[in-house]
Amino acid sequence: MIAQSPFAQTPSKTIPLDVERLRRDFPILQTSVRGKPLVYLDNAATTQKPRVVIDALRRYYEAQNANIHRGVHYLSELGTKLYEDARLKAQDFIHAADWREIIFVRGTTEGINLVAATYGRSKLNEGDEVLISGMEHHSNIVPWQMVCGERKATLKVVPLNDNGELVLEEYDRMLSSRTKMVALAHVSNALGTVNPLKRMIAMAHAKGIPVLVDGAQALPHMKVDVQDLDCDFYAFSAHKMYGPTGIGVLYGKSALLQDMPPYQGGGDMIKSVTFEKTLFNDLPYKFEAGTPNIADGIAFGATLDYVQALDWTAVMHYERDLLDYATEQLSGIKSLRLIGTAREKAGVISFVLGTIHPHDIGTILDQEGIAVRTGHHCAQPVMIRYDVPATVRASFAFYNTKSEVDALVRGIGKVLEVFA
Ligand code: 7TS
Repeated sequence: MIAQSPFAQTPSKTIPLDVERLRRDFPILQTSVRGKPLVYLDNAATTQKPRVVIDALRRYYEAQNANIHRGVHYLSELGTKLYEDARLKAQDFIHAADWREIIFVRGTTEGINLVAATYGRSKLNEGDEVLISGMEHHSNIVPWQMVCGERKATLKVVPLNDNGELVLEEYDRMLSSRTKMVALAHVSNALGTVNPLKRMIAMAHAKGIPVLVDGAQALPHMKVDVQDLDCDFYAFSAHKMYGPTGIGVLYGKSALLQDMPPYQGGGDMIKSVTFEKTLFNDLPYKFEAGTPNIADGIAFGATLDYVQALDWTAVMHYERDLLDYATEQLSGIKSLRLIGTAREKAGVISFVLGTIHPHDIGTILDQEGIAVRTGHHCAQPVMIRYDVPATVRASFAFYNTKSEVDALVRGIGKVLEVFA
């Protein structure tokens, strides 16, 4: 089977990314930790924020704060406009067909829980199946496990090969008349694998099965077009794509969203309420109960302006080159084993170093000002699949550089000295 590359469309020549200029947009990248210049390689956990985003947050609380959607006064109308503009920018960024298909949520986790709790709970029956993959983050496992338990449905898992790629022949075989939902990561946070989603979505649709995509680790690294993918749901978090915490998007095709019961009840999600009966609001507000995360939503609007202005062809080329460089450098270290060697990867290198515990490696790297993540990365089944208790994970953003990779390699050299 042909794995499609997210880079397939990109021409080989592009204007190089001016990384030094871009780095100056991020105040924290100019700081030091433990007396060393910060080398931030924990971008899969959360990215750093450009000044325009920090400024938008500050401006909101200093000059724009009011509750939205219900006031007739100046500040409420201004906040409503800024918040709703952010929704239009998100629609534009992922190329959704309709603004009403953009549901604001807390992040990827809440987006997936929303679909599991509404679509899942109303559609799943005894004997039905939900198909996920062996590389999912816990947030694309547990919500399905919960609803399957409640509805007596079965959770099925597409296996991984030794490189960290999904076995598509198995996937094809597992799609059956019992499958009521497929839920897949676009990019794995623990392995870096980019899944051939367009093809996998077409395979599910050929059998009439809807597909939810966990896009948390994709949007920081590539331009995503939900109409081109033809996914039914796509969830992502602003904080992993240079935006604030506490806000994200659930995209859903409007026909599906219309048909789903609400998630939470409360203000804003209603048209009218009596003690006998409540009429629910139209999309997207039917799924947005209560005072929303106004400040972060507005700052997300500033984030989307920032990322929309990037040259994404250049970003993707730069990041691929950086990942190739890091892979090459780390592969040169004896006793280092890469976990996740898929042909198509983005943003993430996971590894183990002999029998040295990843937490010890992380602690020594921290002394050098290098931030990496160690542990199971909320993907414990991935650790079990590759028979490791944990990994060290370096995860990249477009503002990282080859000299930071060199610092990481030197840091690993220190680790090896300590444990020699
Ligand atoms: N899905 C994937 C693939 C993720 O990597 C994460 C967070 C989530 C979902 C959940 O996103 P949230 O914004 O709702 O928390 N991943 C990580 C990580 O790799 N390290 O810290 C958080």
